[in-house]
Amino acid sequence: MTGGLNRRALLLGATAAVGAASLGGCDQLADTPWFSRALKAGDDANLFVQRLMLSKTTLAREYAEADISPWFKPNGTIDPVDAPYKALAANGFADFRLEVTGLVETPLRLSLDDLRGLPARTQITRHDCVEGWSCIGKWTGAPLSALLDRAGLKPEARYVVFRCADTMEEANDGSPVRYYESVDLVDAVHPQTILAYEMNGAPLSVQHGAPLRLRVERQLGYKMAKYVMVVEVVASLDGVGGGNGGYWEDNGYAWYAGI
Ligand SMILES: Nc1nc2c(c(=O)[nH]1)N[C@H]1C(S)=C(S)[C@@H](COP(=O)(O)O)O[C@H]1N2
Ligand SMILES: [Mo]
Repeated sequence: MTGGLNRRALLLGATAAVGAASLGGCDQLADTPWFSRALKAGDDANLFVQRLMLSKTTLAREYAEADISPWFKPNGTIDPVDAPYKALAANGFADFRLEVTGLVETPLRLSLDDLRGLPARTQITRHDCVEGWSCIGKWTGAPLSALLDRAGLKPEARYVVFRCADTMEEANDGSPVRYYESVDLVDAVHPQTILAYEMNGAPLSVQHGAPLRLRVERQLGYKMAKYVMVVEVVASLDGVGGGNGGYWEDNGYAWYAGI
């Protein structure tokens, strides 16, 4: 691989404006037109540079047990108030079923035992939040590619959308807007893209996204959807939320949050 410095310099060039503008944190939004244009320009440049320089399967750095952060900052939703989620949690997620749906040949409904029965992957990686903090954690889960293989993608499939249990805000009609995220198929089938049910060797806690959360290790923290209930395969992101592919993306963040 090219030297880290060179790559970093390129990425910094492409994303300096975005980085500076987003240091304020996940909940600080700038929705002025110039800002979202700058974000989108940075987004495209970042995606372009990364896809140019990294092969489809380049791995994010993995760390040693000794590097695991003694405390991993919980962020965003840490205790969903949603009644359906609370009911699942009260029962230790025994009734949880992950739905795999959309442009698949065979829709799936998988319990946690089903998920644990799939070949598992464990990885120790660094989580970088757009707010400017990082933590290293160990994640175990089912590779998303294994689920997609089982379900079978239809030819029109282009993106994988994650629908979560936690409400972020109310829509104008009073209905809940729950967290959502998406990745393209390159990231969906990447070996480090997993639906994690364990963190640091223990079942995932509620604050970190129990019972199941996404790890997509080459991108920033807000891509790592917690409380994932539905995996939906789509042809386009147009019909997803406001059309930008994620809750924070619809509030001005870049869809491709490469690091
Ligand atoms: N469902 C859901 N997923 C989410 C969020 C959220 O609020 N709701 N916050 C995101 C952000 S901004 C970050 S940094 C990480 C935080 O994960 P952690 O709580 O395990 O640190 O989750 C991401 N995934
Ligand atoms: Mo974040």
